[in-house]
Amino acid sequence: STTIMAQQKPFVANYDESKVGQFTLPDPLQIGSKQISSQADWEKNRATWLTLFADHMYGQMPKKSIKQSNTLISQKEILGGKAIQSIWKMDFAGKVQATVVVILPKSSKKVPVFMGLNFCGNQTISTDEGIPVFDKYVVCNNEPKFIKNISQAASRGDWASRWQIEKVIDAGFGTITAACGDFEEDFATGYKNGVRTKLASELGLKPEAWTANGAWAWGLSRMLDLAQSIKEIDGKKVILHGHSRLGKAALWSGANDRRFAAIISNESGEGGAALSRRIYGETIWRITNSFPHWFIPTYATYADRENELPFDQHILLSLMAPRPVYVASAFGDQWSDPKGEFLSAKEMEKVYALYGKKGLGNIEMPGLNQPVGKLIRYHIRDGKHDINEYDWEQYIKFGKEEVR
Ligand code: GTR
Repeated sequence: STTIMAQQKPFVANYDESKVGQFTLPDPLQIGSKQISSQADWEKNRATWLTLFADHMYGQMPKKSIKQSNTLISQKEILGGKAIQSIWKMDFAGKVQATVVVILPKSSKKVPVFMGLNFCGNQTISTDEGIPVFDKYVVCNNEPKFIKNISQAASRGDWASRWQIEKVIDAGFGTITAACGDFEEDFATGYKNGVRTKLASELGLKPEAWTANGAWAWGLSRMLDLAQSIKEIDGKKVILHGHSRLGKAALWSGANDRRFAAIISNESGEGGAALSRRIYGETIWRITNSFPHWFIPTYATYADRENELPFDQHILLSLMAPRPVYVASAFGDQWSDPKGEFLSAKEMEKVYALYGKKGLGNIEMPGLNQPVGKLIRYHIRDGKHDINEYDWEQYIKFGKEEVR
């Protein structure tokens, strides 16, 4: 659009600590004129923070519930009989459908699960031919696996490394995923074909009142509804995770929906776990110009005046309290500001202390591949922007220790 064109200027990311700038972070315990000093106080007032995030950044979340029906489409044994893979179709008011893959280890007890959205279709998580190839727009475009942003059968298993299904199953966890594009396709006008538009009257929200992040966060909550209806799953042990842009959505979802047992942010960066006040790597200016549909227009007005934001991302993380949270960075992903993610995680402890829980304390930014913390954990691994086997090994350990 012309407004965005008029704003174009060359963007040079800062990677120099001495140029990050000075800032004071808002205190999560200072809500308006009220100083929060107890758990009960925080519980009573935390919604004020959610409202600020909605009004200045991620947009509103629907307050109305909708008619959702879940249909089991197919079911089979996989991994040599170790697990059962089910394909579910969720239908919303007969107007929107989303396909969900549910893979559970065979077990006599209800199992805990990891849940997250995928970027380029369910078929990318494994080569199993029982998973339908996604047919909407995806951000992947490398031929012949994806042609003009549409998934081809050749993309089966393309991102299996990001899901580590067998490792997860062997550890006794299930895994649940859906393509983010079933809720909103990831481009500026993708909302026209997604839940924001198609369910506007049912959800009582105009499409412009919320965002792609909101649509994905809402989708995750509906997937949680499905998970809680499946008797083999322990619905109180659903661990939410997300990588990068889908990590931003996972954080927004976890802050709004307290039924998620734990939240994992994998390199969610700017607009996710990283502090916006730190001018390092991606900035508000850059992200709101590249991805206008992820945030409401108000957020773009904070570009170059980050200090005026009524919150910063450590408060989004604090809204997860008292649940376990894992924030992970990668050294090769300076764009998402690993240090800004660490500092943000470190600031959570004030709110956790109200619940008698510990945060990162006096732990300093660790070296590579040295996870720190317990209920609140952090690591920075070597390697590029990705979610890989190392990350999953840590998340499984975290899930076993803090959730199961
Ligand atoms: C980048 C974007 C990041 C992150 C990333 C991703 O282009 O600048 O904020 O979301 O995409 O999702 O991989």
